Amino acid sequence: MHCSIFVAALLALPVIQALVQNDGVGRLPALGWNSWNAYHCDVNATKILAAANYVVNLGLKDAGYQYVNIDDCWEVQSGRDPTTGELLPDPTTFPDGISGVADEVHALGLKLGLYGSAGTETCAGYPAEIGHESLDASTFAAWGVDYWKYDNCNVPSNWTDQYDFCVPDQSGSLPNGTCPVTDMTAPVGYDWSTSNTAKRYDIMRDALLAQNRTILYSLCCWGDADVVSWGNNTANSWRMSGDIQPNWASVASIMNENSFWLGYVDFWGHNDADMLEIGNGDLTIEENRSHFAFWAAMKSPLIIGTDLSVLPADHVDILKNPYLLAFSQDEVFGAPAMPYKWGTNPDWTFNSTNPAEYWSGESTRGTLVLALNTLDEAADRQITWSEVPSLSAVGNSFHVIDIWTGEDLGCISDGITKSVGVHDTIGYLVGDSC
Ligand SMILES: *[C@@H]1O[C@H](CO)[C@@H](O)[C@H](O)[C@H]1NC(C)=O
Ligand SMILES: *[C@@H]1O[C@H](CO)[C@@H](O)[C@H](O)[C@H]1NC(C)=O
Ligand SMILES: *[C@@H]1O[C@H](CO)[C@@H](O)[C@H](O)[C@H]1NC(C)=O
Ligand SMILES: *[C@@H]1O[C@H](CO)[C@@H](O)[C@H](O)[C@H]1NC(C)=O
Ligand SMILES: *[C@@H]1O[C@H](CO)[C@@H](O)[C@H](O)[C@H]1NC(C)=O
Ligand SMILES: *[C@@H]1O[C@H](CO)[C@@H](O)[C@H](O)[C@H]1NC(C)=O
Ligand SMILES: *[C@@H]1O[C@H](CO)[C@H](O)[C@H](O)[C@H]1NC(C)=O
Repeated sequence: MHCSIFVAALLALPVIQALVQNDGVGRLPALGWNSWNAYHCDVNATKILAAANYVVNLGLKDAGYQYVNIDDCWEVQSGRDPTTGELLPDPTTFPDGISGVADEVHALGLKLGLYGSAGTETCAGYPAEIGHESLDASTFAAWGVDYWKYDNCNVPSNWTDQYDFCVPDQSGSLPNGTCPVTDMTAPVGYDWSTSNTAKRYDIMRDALLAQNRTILYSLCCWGDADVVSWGNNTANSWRMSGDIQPNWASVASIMNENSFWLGYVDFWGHNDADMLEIGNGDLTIEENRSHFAFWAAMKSPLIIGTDLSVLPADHVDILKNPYLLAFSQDEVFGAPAMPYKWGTNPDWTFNSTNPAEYWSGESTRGTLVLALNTLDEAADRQITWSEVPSLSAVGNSFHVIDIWTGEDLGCISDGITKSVGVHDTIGYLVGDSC
């Protein structure tokens, strides 16, 4: 078990191949829809194509959403084709196979995503990729797949990592991602890009890159194995936390965790804060709005996860917010917005219920400034230009647009103070000085 670091390093010899694709795929956070949060395992071609049509008809495609992703449970569960060894789409739920769905999705001007796991079975227990990476990648390319989400379930015992890594939002872990010290604790300075987890994901990267088809690589190892430190050499995006749930506690907890890891985000590689829950569970409209604002500001992939046929218009409008989408998709500024002040808690406090409240980030159209109320009662939030890093040296009066209403607020001096509802966010695009 505890083979020496020397041996582990020899086995690794990583070939560094950043996922820079010729046609720009993966340079910006992916925008799309995925079946899981809406349908879980109860998925079929009809639902996927209905979602694709809603992406077009609700104007989401025009707003930039591109991918329509099939999550778990699309396969024949009992096994692979006995002759070819290939994975088999379920003939009942996907009667025209994955390629049939891909053709129809492509005909709408959209792209198709598919799902598997770097283990023996997917999370729902369907055949998965480990040991079959090359064959499966060529199958996906032949089917016309454009996006590959690669989960982390059912890892064989001989692929377990040598050391423990604790994701900070899991019980028992420390805020810096280390576990309480045991004999499974990694030595100081351990290079997690040599871990078995990294190797499992690198094998699939190489298999995807070997195909004559551009396939965006969405790595999903739940923040394990310090993925933020090596993800950019392996994939276009990497999940930095456990699964999101449709409630505010989960949204706030992921935001808090990611707020400490945003230095790993830039063009070509993005921390994935997990799929959007807008439209699901018991989020209030304010919470739906804050969830979207911060996922866009953190430059997470924005993957809608709800039944679009019943999504209320005010939620569709949140998903189409032009200011936030422009920030997410900025061609010139790759870095995300980051906290400049924590607010309720002292700066740099790691706190899952009350994350940083004051954030800013630069973009082509100006500085995006957000202020969140993490409290369970309405409270004033005071944005002061002199505290915002990209504004403080420039001046004290700026041209401001409200990102929720689109209202041009004109020239504003000093800053903005406003009462903010429970878990709501105020947001401004702060432009030229005036
Ligand atoms: C998919 O499920 C829906 C709802 O249950 C059903 O109406 C439709 O016929 C199903 N389509 C396929 C291809 O199984
Ligand atoms: C685990 O076992 C499989 C099958 O024997 C082998 O191909 C793979 O290389 C092993 N993994 C590691 C990390 O040794
Ligand atoms: C993580 O934090 C704990 C307690 O706050 C500390 O004892 C430990 O040294 C830290 N580990 C690293 C790698 O910084
Ligand atoms: C790769 O795909 C392109 C476009 O489909 C095709 O024109 C080209 O011949 C293919 N190249 C190889 C080596 O198969
Ligand atoms: C990720 O890799 C790309 C491509 O090499 C690079 O442009 C980008 O700056 C890297 N991201 C970070 C945070 O270093
Ligand atoms: C998180 O911050 C809130 C507000 O300051 C505080 O009441 C709570 O005790 C903190 N939680 C933890 C676990 O420290
Ligand atoms: C936010 O998301 C979902 C869905 O509609 C919730 O159930 C909640 O109702 C939404 N917020 C609203 C409408 O306030």
